[in-house]
Amino acid sequence: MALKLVIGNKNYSSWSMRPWLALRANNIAFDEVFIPLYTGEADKQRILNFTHSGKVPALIDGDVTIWDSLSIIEYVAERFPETRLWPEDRARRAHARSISAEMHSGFAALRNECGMNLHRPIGAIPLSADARANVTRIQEIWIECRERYGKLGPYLFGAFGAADAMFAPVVHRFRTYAIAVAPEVQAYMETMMSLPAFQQWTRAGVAETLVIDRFETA
Ligand SMILES: N[C@@H](CCC(=O)N[C@@H](CS)C(=O)NCC(=O)O)C(=O)O
Repeated sequence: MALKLVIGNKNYSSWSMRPWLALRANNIAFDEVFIPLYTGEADKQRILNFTHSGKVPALIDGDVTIWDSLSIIEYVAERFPETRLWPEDRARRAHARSISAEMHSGFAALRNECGMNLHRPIGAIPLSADARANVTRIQEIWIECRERYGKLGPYLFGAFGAADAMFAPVVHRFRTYAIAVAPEVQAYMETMMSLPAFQQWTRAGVAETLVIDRFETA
């Protein structure tokens, strides 16, 4: 039975983008179930029919349901070990998991003030001190990875992996909110933006016409 990934609007749903990218970048076949977000009770019920969390993304693998972006990526890494979503080396794997968890549980100010919105005309907005601190910390994370593992390849740990998937929506945030970044960070963003799976998601998101008013404020 094919895997099923339940996702929200590609234009806005940064949490959906992460596992989608982990699967697609590794050419793992899956059926995509698109449920538009924040349209009302009927669509909310459609999400609840897949996962009692009431949130996307969710992955359905036969009688197994996995919800929450990072758990899905962990499941994909176990189910398809050939993807090498996590580095083989234990210390590097611990590093990759630490920054992925830091992304998953943190950076609230940046996420709130600079919501992913692929339609948005590129332009800067004033950021709070907390959001600016988030930007500084993310750049520090990426630069440290590039310095330590750059010789292994162009992504955070050499080859594309889980940590890149977890940070992918930040690439769009830095781009659309015209956030000034260090040259090494710009180079990493360009690597991500040239990944075919990243481009596919972006093209599909830009082609969407649904607008979610609450995400159109900045
Ligand atoms: N921590 C969760 C966050 C999931 C989440 O907040 N999803 C949002 C869309 S990006 C959602 O489903 N919102 C719909 C709703 O709350 O009705 C994850 O990593 O998957």
